Amino acid sequence: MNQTTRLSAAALGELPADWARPAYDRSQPCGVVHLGTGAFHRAHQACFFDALLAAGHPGWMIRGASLRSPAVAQAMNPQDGLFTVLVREGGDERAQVVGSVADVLVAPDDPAALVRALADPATALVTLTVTEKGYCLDPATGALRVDDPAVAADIANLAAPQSAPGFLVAGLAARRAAGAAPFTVLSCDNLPENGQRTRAAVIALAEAVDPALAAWIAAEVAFPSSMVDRIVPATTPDDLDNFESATGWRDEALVKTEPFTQWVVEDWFCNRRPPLDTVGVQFTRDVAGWEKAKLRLLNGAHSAIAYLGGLAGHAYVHQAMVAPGFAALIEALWDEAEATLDPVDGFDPAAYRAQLRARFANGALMHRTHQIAMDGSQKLPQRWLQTILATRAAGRPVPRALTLALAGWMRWQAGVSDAGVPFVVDDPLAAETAAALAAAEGDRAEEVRALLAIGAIFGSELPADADFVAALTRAYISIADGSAGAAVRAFAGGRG
Ligand code: CS2
Repeated sequence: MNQTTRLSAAALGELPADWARPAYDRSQPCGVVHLGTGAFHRAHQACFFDALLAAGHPGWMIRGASLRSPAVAQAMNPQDGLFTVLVREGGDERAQVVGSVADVLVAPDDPAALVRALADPATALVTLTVTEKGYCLDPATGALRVDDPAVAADIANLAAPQSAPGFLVAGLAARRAAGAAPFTVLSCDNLPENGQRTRAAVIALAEAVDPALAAWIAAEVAFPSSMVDRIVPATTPDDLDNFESATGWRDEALVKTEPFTQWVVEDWFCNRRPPLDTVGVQFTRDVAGWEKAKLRLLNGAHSAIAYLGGLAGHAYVHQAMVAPGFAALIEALWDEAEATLDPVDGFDPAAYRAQLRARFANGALMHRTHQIAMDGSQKLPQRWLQTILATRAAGRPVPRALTLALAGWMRWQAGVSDAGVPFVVDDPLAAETAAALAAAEGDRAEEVRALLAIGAIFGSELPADADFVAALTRAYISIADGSAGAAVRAFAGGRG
């Protein structure tokens, strides 16, 4: 076997000549602390900052942090924070080694070290990709769940925080105590008005600890919203091994992604603003329209493909997209979602949809339906439910594609595919949905009713819409007593 080399700063000069790599000084200060240094962050934000540093804007290295597992730190720190981004489309592949992440802290091992990094006056910006559930919010209302064990622990002892809002409050408290300017808090997760939600969560937690601190945060700290977009399938052990055998390089933090990338950021900063507009980021006063369009069109379609496609046995997004009926279903879902969007400067829905069709067809990504299906309870409100509510509020009929998708999510909670293959329902509310199904004792209409009664997901308005509940129940029965594959085919056949 040929000798392989682990990626590291010392080895940068030996990389293949056609791989992009950092040529800037990587020992310059970190202006950013990032919470949640997962694959999405590495393929998205870290690439924008890499371009910024390469363009000669100093002081914007990123100090990463993991709030849970040490795995990412163990992969990245021995590589001096370096990692490869493989950009794939069709048969094309391009490799880029990204240098913008200095190192990764493991918060549970040493929470005080992360608080010190947050308190460091060089830190002007704190960014987050902690996934929807990492904000500890009630999905339906967006309010901080003070009963969440990590939040409750943070309120009791802010000296060793556990939750993302807890770390932000502890970091801001340290800045205030030192008389230092606060940092900007920039959420990069797929939540609607993610800046406002983060702000509300941080202020609510601060209020429970120290009302004067909460007032200072409310007055001084900027929480811009942002829309982030790049499809980043989870890296598999096979990806690492294939990369190693093809290139001779071992990279434990490798990420694979598509050529497309987009970041729209609300122009609201309370400390130094990185000049990201020079490297393709859009700064705008109004990001809400962009967020809504992306969540309802891209993510809404993704989740429909995940549940209905996953139940029908399609392992990957690009496979589901060519299965009978799926393309028609997704077009119908997009019609329903598009009708609820606000006009946004520079946003053309037809062009956006055409681009999504091509992105979803990218077979080189191998994007697993089960990956997207994770944490549905945290995703449904912004991806589907708000669209359904807006449609009904406008006096239009029950949106059929979204209703079928929701029926697919309900069936998913049983943890068994059309073909009878069992799977694990990976969701923080999996115990609640399982209990709802069990209590219904096999009565399909009762199963729908019991799931809709989970207020943290559905609130109170949708379950009270009788026409919607009737349509949902019919769709659910067609899947549960038939199959998701047949229900999608029937939907497409009955259309137009
Ligand atoms: C996906 C997103 O897993 C999911 O829920 O819908 O991660 C999606 O790939 C990104 O938002 C694309 O920007």
